[in-house]
Amino acid sequence: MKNKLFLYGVIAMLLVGIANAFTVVLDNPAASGTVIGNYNMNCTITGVVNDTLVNITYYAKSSSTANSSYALLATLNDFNVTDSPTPNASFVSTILEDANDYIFNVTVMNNTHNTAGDTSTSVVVDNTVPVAPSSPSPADEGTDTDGDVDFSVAVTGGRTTACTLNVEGTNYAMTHSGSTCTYSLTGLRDSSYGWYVIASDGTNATQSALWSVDVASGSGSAYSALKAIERKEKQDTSLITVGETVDTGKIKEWVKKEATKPELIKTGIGIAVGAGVGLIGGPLAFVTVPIGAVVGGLIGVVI
Ligand SMILES: [Ca+2]
Repeated sequence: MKNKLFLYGVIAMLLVGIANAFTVVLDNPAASGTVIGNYNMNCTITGVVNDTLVNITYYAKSSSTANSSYALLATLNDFNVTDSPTPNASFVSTILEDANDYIFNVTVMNNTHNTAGDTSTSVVVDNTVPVAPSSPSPADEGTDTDGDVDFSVAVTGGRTTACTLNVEGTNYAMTHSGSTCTYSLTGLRDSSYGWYVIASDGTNATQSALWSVDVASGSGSAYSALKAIERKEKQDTSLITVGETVDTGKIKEWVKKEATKPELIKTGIGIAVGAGVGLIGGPLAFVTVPIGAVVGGLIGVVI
């Protein structure tokens, strides 16, 4: 008898379980959908038999925003699925930071506290555009004395999910934390480098002003002038790029040859500076040639 009672009990529990088994599909937003403005979310609930009253809660989270945990968007309490099978719930998208990797979740609980849920991934929230990065460090036209440059800018954290540093045409993915983006380059040769930062929110990108930093560590202080002379030999007018090396053998030959000419002796500094500035043209050129460095570099090479 005891066994029979136990069996009935198990069957009864299973029946309750079956009766309470229901599923939910999140319809809006769908995966990779875009959420803008006053947005209407909804889902489809099926299999609710005895429990027509359910609670429906919508959430969203993005791992690339400042708040990466689920934010509550809307709740429908004691919703009658039988009377109104499509539960709509609206929210204003500006409560979320822009990003393109949102996970939207709907969780449904019936009146016996069984739950079911569904998620949509890669949802885009697009309210605004990022504010242009500002407060450059090193300061614009600043000088670095060891060849290791820590780049840093201020961004509006609530409107930025990523930053890209561009130094003389080469891009680097910066570290974004709160309202700051940072990146460090080491071992830069002496030269002047143009740089800017692009702030992104996953849907829009905003570029900063153009800044420059002079690297003058002293170890290769004639780098700009020597590079320009080398370019002249090659008839090469492209920009100096980060990490490029100088063919010092050719430079020595050129200086020895040219240094015998009277016009160079008269206006050696002028020619070298002219070569340095003249060959490095274009909108991104920030190369400047310190006169002292040119003289030191030429003397050093000749000797
Ligand atoms: Ca946006």
